[in-house]
Amino acid sequence: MQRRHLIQTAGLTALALSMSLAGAQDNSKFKIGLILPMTGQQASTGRQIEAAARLYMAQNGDTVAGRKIELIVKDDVATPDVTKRLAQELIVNDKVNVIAGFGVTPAALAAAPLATQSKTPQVVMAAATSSITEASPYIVRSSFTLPQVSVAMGDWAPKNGVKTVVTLVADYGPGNDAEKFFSERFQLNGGKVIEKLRVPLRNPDFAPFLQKVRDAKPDALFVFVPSGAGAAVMKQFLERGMDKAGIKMIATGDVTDDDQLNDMGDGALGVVTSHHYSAAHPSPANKKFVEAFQKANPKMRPNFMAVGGYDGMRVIYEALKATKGQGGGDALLAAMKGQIFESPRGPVYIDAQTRDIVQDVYLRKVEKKDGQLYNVEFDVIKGVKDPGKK
Ligand code: VNL
Repeated sequence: MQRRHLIQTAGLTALALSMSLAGAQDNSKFKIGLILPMTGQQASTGRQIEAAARLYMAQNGDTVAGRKIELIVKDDVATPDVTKRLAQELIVNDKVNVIAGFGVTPAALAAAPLATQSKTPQVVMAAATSSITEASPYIVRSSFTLPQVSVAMGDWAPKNGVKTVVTLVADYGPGNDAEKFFSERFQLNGGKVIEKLRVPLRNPDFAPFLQKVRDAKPDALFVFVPSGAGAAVMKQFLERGMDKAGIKMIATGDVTDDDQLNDMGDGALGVVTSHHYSAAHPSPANKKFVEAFQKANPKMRPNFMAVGGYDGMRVIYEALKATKGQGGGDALLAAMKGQIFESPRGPVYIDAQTRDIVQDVYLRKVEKKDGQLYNVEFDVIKGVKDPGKK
C-alpha cells in the first residue's frame, strides 16, 4: 500500500516537472484530448461519442473565440492503465487544454489524479458511477449516473404489478450503484428482492445466472449491463424462454441501447426501462439531432453515449467562449459549472456544487415505430439530481 503510494507520488511529481519544462502552450490552437474505447468490447461507445463530437464541431465550427479547435482521439480499449498513459501523454506532450471521453468507470478514475495535478478539466462523457465526480475537482460530467436512472425503476415497478425481483448487474462500479439504488427504492415501496446476482464485466456468460433466475421465479428480472452488452443478455433471456415462464425484464436503458435495440428482434417488445435519453425523444431539438447524426453516419442511430459526447462538446465550447478564448484550466472549469441548456435529451444543467449533470429521467417501453424498435417514453421525472451524492 505504502509502496504503491510512493510510486504514484513519484509519477505525479515527474508529471508536474515535465509540464513546467514543456513551457508555454501554443495559444492559437485549443486542443481536446478525447480518450475512448475505439476497439474491444466497448467499441460502440467510442464510435458513438466520436461521431457525435465531430457532428457538434461540424455544426458549430472549429474556431471558437479565435482559437482553432483540434480534436485528438486516442483509443484506450477501456483499459485503465492505457487510459492513464494516454492522459499523461496528451497533457504533457500534446499540451491539451481539456481531456474528455472515458467510456468506462475505471478509465475515468485512472485519469482523475492527472487532471487534478495538471489542473486540466476532465469532461466525462460516458462513465456513470456516482462517485466519479468526487475523484477530482476538475471532473465535469455530461453523461448520467446509475443511481439517477435506477431509482425511477424502483418507483415504477411496484406500482405496476412487480412485487418480487432478482437483480442482475455487471460486477463493477455502475452495476453496484444500479443494484443498490434500485433495490433500496424498490424495497422502500414494499417490493421484495429475492436475490442479487453479479456477472463479470469481461466476456460474461449469462446462462448460469439466468438459470438461477428461472429457478427463483420472480415477477421480474432487473438488469444493468454496460452499453454494448445488452443484446447478449436479451438474446439469452429470450432463448431460455424467461418471458414465457412469466418473468418480465425491467432494466436501465443501457440494456435497450439505441445502438443495438433495432437488431434485438420483436422479443424485446414491451421491455420497460428507465433512462435519460431515447433516440425517439419527441422534441424538435432531438429530431434535428437524430436527423443530422444519421445524415453524417448513415448506418448508425445515436444512443445515450452520443448525446453525452455531443453535450460534453457543448460544455467545452461554451466554457471557451465564456473565458474569451483564454482557456486556462481553472477558468474553463468555472465556466463549465452551472451551464444550463437544452440537450437532445431534454433540459439539463451542470450542478455547480457537484459538477454532475441534472436532467429528466424517463420511463420507456420498447415499441415498433415505422417498422423499427424504439424506446418510447411514457412518463418523466423532471430535474433529477444524482441521488448518490451526500
Ligand atoms: C458505464 C456505465 C459504462 C454505463 C457503460 O457503457 C454504461 C461505466 C460502456 O461507468 O463504466 O452503459
